[in-house]
Amino acid sequence: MALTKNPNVLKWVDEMITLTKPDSVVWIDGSKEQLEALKNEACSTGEVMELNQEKLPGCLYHRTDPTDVARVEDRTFICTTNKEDAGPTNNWCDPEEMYAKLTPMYDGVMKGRTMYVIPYSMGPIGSPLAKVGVEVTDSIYVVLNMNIMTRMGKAAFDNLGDTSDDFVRGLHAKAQIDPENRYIVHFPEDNTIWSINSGYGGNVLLGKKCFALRIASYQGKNEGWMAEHMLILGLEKPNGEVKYISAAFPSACGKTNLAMLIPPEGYTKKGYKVWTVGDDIAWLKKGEDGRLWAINPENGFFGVAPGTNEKSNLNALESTKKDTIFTNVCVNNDDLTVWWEGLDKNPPENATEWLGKKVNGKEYFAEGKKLAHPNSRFTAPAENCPCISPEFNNPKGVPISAIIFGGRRAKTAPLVYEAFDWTHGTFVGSTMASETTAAAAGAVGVVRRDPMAMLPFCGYNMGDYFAHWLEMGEKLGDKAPKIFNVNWFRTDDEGNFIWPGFGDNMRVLDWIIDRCEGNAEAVETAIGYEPKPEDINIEGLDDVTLDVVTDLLNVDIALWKEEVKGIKEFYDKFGDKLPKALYDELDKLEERLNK
Ligand code: OXD
Ligand code: MN
Repeated sequence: MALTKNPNVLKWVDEMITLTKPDSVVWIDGSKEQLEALKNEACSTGEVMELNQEKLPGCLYHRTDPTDVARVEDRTFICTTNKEDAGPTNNWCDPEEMYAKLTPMYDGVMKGRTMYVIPYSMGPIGSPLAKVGVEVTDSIYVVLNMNIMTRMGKAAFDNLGDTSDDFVRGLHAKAQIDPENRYIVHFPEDNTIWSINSGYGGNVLLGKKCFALRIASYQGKNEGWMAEHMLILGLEKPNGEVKYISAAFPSACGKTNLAMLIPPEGYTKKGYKVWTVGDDIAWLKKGEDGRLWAINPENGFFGVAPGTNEKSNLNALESTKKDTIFTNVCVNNDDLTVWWEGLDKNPPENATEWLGKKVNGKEYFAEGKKLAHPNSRFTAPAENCPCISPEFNNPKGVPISAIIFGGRRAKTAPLVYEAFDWTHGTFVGSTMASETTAAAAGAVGVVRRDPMAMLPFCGYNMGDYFAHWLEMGEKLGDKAPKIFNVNWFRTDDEGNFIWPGFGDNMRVLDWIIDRCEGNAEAVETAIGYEPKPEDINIEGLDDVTLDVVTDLLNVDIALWKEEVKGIKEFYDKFGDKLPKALYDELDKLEERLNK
């Protein structure tokens, strides 16, 4: 039975039924009974498997098709009437042409299947920053994941109301999981997302990257707010005051780890604590007090499992102990628990690897073969996280004091620096880059520009996106957060990381918050303000001396002159769309380097 009277929703769902022709339609109300029944059904068909319910209560296992294990950027489209509105960093197609191409693929695609209609809210129900989406899908796995990742169910429709047309329409069909016909398509002008031939989370949990970043970034530009690929954390000081930071990093830079950081002992003893508000996405808007406020639109974590362990991220690991869905990790057949590379050095002997083959896990591991897919995932409820912020569900969100950008740079970027002002900070974010590691295919050490970590997620022309950043800065004026850049990945001549990272990154956050409060001095360099080496607290660190910090803060002028060339090349891609203010910042940087 339809859960809403909203004629816009009813009309659109009817159209989707007419198109896909499911045998039956189930509206997802979000009730325990309904979810339990769906879980049982998915278990009976083998779509998911129940794990050990004593050790991992409420946890499920799922395996995707081997050709369907990650986001597919080359098959992801932004379809706007004008090609220029999608910009040079997105795949574009004319909306009419794309609808014409995909419609026959969806025609009757749900025959013999059930369509699930999922109402959901991105952001706490009732938050002025939250938005509603409706996803129709033929996958119970999607329903169960959306239940963790969003506020799913009837309450979302109540929030939408009986007349509003402001909801994102998501159509997902597994079809044949055919990689040749896989499409992840956004129609920002229609508030619409069409996804077909995939069952992998990033392509099918349409509330996440598709809505909360690509569509939402477009909405944010038109409505005067921002959707960013950022974690949000609260740093509590011994006096109980909490300051909030949001931070953007490209993939594989430890974003989830930073979001859930456990401070070093010296800090915890004094009463410092880090609270997690979000690990992936932030929606930010100017509040009544003039400051920038942020919510995490998500309700769970869709985290990469490999590399997650007690040392790298105890809080994430703890989050996965109940009511979690594991995808493409390794299963221990003796006790139906899970394992992945980097969890510990003790893989199960009686294992099923991610492709479903029974193997001797110990031998497999010794031979260097992967038991879990490198992009295997856990979908865990945010409320499981031991350090989830008490403000997580606050409809107002949290006020942001600092924005951090970062990347993986072996030599160029120092441990930390502060932008001179918002415009310079926008420049810093727009030039963000990471060097490729051995973990990914292709050459190692190649610089990949990834502005604000939004390259695959910006739903419109990135030149306009930079302009929107500059406008937001004007709107916020002197209440704008300060902007910083960090680099945890400087290496010595042997290629070893110099900075310990993980919990010790707290030492850098400490300086950042001091700067925001006017409690720390800085040195002006060609690239921005830097700490004095003695202002980075290294108490309790064995390998990091004052000299090492001095080294970590060193700005290599020759390397930065090369960097300027790389930035110019990158900027030129955007033609007229690149705001002049950013070219001016580049010129000013060059002048300072030449001084
Ligand atoms: C993610 C990503 O999965 O950024 O969060 O790829
Ligand atoms: Mn992400």
